[in-house]
Amino acid sequence: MAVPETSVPETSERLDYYRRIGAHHILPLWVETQRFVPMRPTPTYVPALWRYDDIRPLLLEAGRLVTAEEATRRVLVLQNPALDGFQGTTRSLYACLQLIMPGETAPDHRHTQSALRFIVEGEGAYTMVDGERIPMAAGDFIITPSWTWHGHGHDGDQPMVWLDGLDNGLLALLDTTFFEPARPGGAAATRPAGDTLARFGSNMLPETFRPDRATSPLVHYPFARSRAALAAMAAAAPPDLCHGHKMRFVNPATGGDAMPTMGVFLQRLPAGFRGAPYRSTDGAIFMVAEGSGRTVIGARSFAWGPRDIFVVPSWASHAHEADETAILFSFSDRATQEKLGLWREERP
Ligand code: GTQ
Repeated sequence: MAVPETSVPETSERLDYYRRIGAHHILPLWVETQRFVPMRPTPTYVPALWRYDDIRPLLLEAGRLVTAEEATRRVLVLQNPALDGFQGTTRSLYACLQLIMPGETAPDHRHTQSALRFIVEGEGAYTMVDGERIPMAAGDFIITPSWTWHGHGHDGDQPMVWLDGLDNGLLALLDTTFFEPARPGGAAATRPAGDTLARFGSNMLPETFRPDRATSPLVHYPFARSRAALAAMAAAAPPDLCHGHKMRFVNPATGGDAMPTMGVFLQRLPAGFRGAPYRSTDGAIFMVAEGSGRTVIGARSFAWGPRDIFVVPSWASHAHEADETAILFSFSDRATQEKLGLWREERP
């Protein structure tokens, strides 16, 4: 990052002083005020796009190179091209693609990072969250809450791929990362299939339910339902100037974000949509569920099609355009920013 020029002129006496306090690990704020307190967000990561057609063969190659058992998680991290020496897709978030092959299991573990899954392709796999087998279908959004035991398995006959979103960078910044590997016999189902949807996904709550964690008790948001909701909205009202028809996944027990750190969204852009430029402080990771178009981020245009993944940095002006009707899944650290009273947006 370029360091802005100092507004306080250097003199030999001052330079000598800076050198001497530097020896005590002390810095003068007035020399690089702009770096300590910038005028606006200065993300160190950049806009980027990964084409699924490029990644898919590489992911399948990993399927031959390493087993899910060996790898624990057979995951490719989408590394932001500008984050040298720091692993992440944005500063706060990871976007990864995970592959599980027929008959494989990925062993149980838990970590303080929250994880989300957005299912990309295949059928017959499941993720075990807190003793419940959650079946995966393309377009489903599934939550692994912080510090919850989870593992994955696959009873189908085709490769199964999903997008993982994790708040790794945020937790690393706060030094709140804990990890625990599998416990013996830990992956057994203790609750029936469909339990989370039955209890929390029907616009009702069990009367005796008392929220006991910051994450939604509903951990499965099937695509069939969210897609139908967007289609009905689109039939009923015109799209938002910037977002088309955009919905946020919520915790049915609170009405707040489904996940405590990450905001998770699904939006529909009608065919021919030309979005107005928009920016907000939550850098976001998008995956295209359906359709094709482009997103103009600053001066660059990123063309996308089904299953492509792209990053819009914090406070970067961007506009979505759809050639055919498109559905975009996205996540960001908006839930964190709003809780802290920091989130800002700018729209026409
Ligand atoms: O599925 O538990 O992409 O632990 C990275 C770390 C997925 C997982 C990732 C993980 C997982």
